Formats: sequence, structure tokens, C-alpha cells
Amino acid sequence: MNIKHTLLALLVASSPAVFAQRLTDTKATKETKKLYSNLSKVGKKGYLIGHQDALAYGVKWKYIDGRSDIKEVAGDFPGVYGWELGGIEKGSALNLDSVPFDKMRLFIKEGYKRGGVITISWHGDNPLTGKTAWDPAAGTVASILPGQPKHEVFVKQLDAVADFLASLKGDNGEAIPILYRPFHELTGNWFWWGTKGSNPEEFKTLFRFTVDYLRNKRKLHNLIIVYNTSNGLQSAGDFLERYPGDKYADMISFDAYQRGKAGQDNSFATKLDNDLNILDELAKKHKKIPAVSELGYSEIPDPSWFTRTIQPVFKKHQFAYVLFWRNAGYKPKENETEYYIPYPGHPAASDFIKYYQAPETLFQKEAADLNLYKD
Ligand code: BMA
Repeated sequence: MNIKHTLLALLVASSPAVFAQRLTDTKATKETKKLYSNLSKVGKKGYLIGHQDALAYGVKWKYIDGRSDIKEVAGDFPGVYGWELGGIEKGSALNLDSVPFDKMRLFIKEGYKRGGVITISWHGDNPLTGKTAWDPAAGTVASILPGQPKHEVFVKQLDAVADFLASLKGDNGEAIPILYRPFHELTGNWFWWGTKGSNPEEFKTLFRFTVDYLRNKRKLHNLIIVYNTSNGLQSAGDFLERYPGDKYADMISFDAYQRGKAGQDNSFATKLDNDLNILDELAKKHKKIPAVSELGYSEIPDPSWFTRTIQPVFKKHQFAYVLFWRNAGYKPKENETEYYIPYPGHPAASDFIKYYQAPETLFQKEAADLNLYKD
């Protein structure tokens, strides 16, 4: 631990919570409570940097122990690791992006052991139509609520998720705390749980059922629940239209992607700022921890995107973490390339290193020094 890290740890441990601070699960495990309390203070100093599937693959490699594109470009692992359960609901050994669940379990343990934070999403198949998560068939959510024809199909799917979550254990048998973000991008119209597949009341009922089921029926007490909209919202009212209530969410967040050619205008930064203003207001009012649950500009066509577009906006706000989406590389099925963190030699690599060096961006070493799971 160097001096910068020691000071950081002291500062965060002794500071009052910036946001919130009681978990909605009164039976949460010791480590889960501790993580939540520490995440509520992180915003004072900066924000953790996360990366989806960081340890599984990068733009030009797959499944090589010890690798991570963030590490290769900046010299450190991310502070938050994102993982995805799509496919588990049909008993598949690989997730929808071909990550084997057995390996994922080990990667999760590895990130946790290093002191990093784990977050999980689930692009589960549509329980009504049997098609993918991207089939927003009308009536889907209504059909899976308790007492409805597809309820048991959904519960079976959820049981597969619960089994996986229950299998995540640290060295001493303790449950690994998970930031679980069910039904993410819930204000969008592209997933079956979104605005085409449900009305707000149906959605809220589904969200509450899911959290209650995982907690009370499956006895999972290692979950920090993340309410996760898409971006470009106009008001706090928009953000809350499908909010299940303060008893069902611990964190509030949105996903945001820049698209199109570089250097056209600054509308992405303006939207990001506006969405963060909404989160700032709601985090205070509802006593929840804010975060940016997915972010990116695929292939990073603007070589100074990190320090010129997002860093100045993020400096104006306090939140716990931002998760960059996956470095899939070339995807043959879609014949497209997708990645959000530069690799060595990429035109945005030196800008990412500058961003890494900024005091407010917290990666693995800082996360470890913060002792997020302990007093
Ligand atoms: C999307 C893309 C897809 C992927 C999905 C779930 O945004 O990255 O390639 O299958 O997320 O991880």
C-alpha cells in the first residue's frame, strides 16, 4: 500500500456516507452490509471503474489466465467486475456470450478475493415465447406474474439464477456479495421486461416478486439490488415510472452508450450530465447509492473520449461506480466488432492511461486498499 492508497483508505473509512445507507435486506450477510456501507462512501473520493467479462476475454484473446484488457493498457485490473447469466435459465453450460458458467464462478471468486466488486445481469429468454431477451412481445410480463399461465416457467428460470447466485462462495464459505441488477434498461422497449412487454404496474409487481422470491424463498442474503433504467431520461418522474419502491432497490443507475461518428456534437455528454443530475436528486431523496451500470462508445472512435467527454461530466457528480461494457472483439455471427476499453496500441490507449491516473478513478489496487468487505 503506498501513501496515496493509505490516505485514500483512511479518508473513505472515516467519512460519513455520501448517499445512503441501509440495505433493504435486513438479513443481509456481514460482508454484504459492509460492502454497501463502503460503497455509500466511495463517492467522496471518486468512483470505481468496472469492466464486463474482464477476466474471460479481450479484443484479441480468450481465456488466458491473468489477462484483462484494462490491465494490459493501464497496468491494473478493474475495481468492479460485471458478469452475465443469460442462458443459465435453459440449463446451458455457456452463457449467451459463450462464457462457461463454471469458469465464470471462478472468475467471480478471483475478483472478490482481490477486493473487487461483483455485479451481475441476466438477459434471460422470454418465458412466454421462448425467444431471446430481445423479444418484447406484448403481454409477456402479465403472463408470468403469480397465478398466470407462464408463472411456473419464469420461476423455474429464476431458480436457475438463484442456484448460481447461491454457489458463489469465498474461501471461508461466506456468500460473495453481488450487485444484482434485474431487468436492466427497464425504461427501454427492446427487452421483454421493457415498455413493450409490460405496463408500469405489471413491471413493478414482477420486480417485487423477483426480489422477494430470491430473498425469502431462496434465502439469498448476499444481494444488493440495483434498479437500472436506460439513458436519455427527461425527468425524475421518467426514471421512477417503473420504480418498485424504496424497499426493493438499494442502488439506482442507468446504462448509457454513445453511438455514431466521433466529434459530431456534445449531445452524449449533455445527456449523461442530465441523467446524472436526475440520479443525484433521487439518491438524496430516496437514500440510495447511484451508479452508472453500463457505459461505452464501441470501438472508441474518439481518441480522447475518456478525458474529454466523460471525465469532465463525471467530475460534477458523485456515484459509486461505472461499468464499461464487454470487449467482445470481432463477433462473427453479427459480423461486427464491439469493445469499450482500448487495448495497447489502440488510438485511445494513451487517453485511457491518463484517465486511469486521475485521482478519482478507482481501479483494483484502490478497491483492495479500501477493504470494501471489512470494517
Ligand atoms: C449486448 C452485446 C451483445 C451481448 C449482450 C449480453 O449489449 O454485447 O453482444 O450478447 O450485451 O451480454
